[in-house]
Amino acid sequence: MKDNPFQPGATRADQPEFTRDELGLAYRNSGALLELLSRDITPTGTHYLLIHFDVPQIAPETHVLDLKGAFDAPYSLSMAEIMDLPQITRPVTLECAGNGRAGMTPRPLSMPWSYEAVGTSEWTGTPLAPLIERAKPRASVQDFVFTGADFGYDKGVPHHYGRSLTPEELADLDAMLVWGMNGAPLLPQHGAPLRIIVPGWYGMASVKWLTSIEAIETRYQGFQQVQTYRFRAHAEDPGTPVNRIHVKSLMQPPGVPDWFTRARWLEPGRVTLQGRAWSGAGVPIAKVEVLLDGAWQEAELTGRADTYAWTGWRIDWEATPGTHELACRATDAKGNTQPLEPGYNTGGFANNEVHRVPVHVAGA
Ligand SMILES: Nc1nc2c(c(=O)[nH]1)N[C@H]1C(S)=C(S)[C@@H](COP(=O)(O)O)O[C@H]1N2
Ligand SMILES: [Mo]
Repeated sequence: MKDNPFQPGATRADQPEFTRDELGLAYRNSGALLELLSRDITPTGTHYLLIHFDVPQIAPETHVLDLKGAFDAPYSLSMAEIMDLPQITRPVTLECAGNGRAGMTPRPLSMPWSYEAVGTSEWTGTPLAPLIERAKPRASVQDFVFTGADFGYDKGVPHHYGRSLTPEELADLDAMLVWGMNGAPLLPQHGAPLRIIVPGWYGMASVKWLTSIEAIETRYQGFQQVQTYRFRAHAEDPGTPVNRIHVKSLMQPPGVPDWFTRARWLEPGRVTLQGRAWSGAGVPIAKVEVLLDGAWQEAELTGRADTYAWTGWRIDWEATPGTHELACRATDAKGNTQPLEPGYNTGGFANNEVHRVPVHVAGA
């Protein structure tokens, strides 16, 4: 590394200013380290976090899951009973619906994610649908409500974090009741002792610190169901619900970083670029293209661990001296592809614009 493009005290031009409240949320809700995209499974300590209120501290010895409401055979389970249920382990890619929010203009004020609110874990638990069947839901049931132990305020509205799935959604999705992550018990910040995982949907559906499953004969009107996670063009727009993950890809940034700006530095010559790509609802990735010297080139797909896990990709590049902007763009088997520019909605959801990575190659 002879020449050095990184001047002491350099900052990037045209940066948005973030409020202290956004910065405070960013301290709590950390994101993935993009260099670890080389791994199929995200190391637990680097899996992103999204915690709306405070982490509730729940003693597993006394924790009980209640199945209540419009069931003919409601019942409760202790953690010991839950962990005796038929056990499955599945790698599932989880992404926060707010991932990419900071790229929208104007920037919606909330957790200011750039690219890093995504990760893949091996989740251990039991299929959710048979547990709910066992409680015999009445034919009139319209929603199953999953409620967390965490409680707080959002926009002046006090509530427990809660989300629902309709009977049709439950039948359609491979939702799991989960107590383990990457071979260990769930950590407090990831929902200990019990959460659900709704594969293929954005993370908001995967309720942590689960205390009850209630069958109701109306549609659920919980704050996190009807107020927050909707695609709205403007404040008065009733909008449409956010559910399935949109197709997306990320690149493991090549070379070495400048500490402060994270800009990349590498030697000229052949470099293998790699990353991950995923889409929602189990739809596989059909192709990943990488922008190299102004042209989109198709990368090699290196496979995925399971239906709901991301796919690896890789491509070689002859890096020539100078400054370049690399980018990656995935297309799924249904023909959905990533936009070159961000869209906009008031909540800042599902920004799946292409990942751009500026690099400096030595010798210019
Ligand atoms: N009870 C509860 N469940 C929750 C949340 C929460 O704040 N409370 N956050 C949701 C959101 S928005 C996301 S993206 C995922 C994040 O899961 P993780 O922190 O384990 O990555 O949890 C979801 N489940
Ligand atoms: Mo989220």
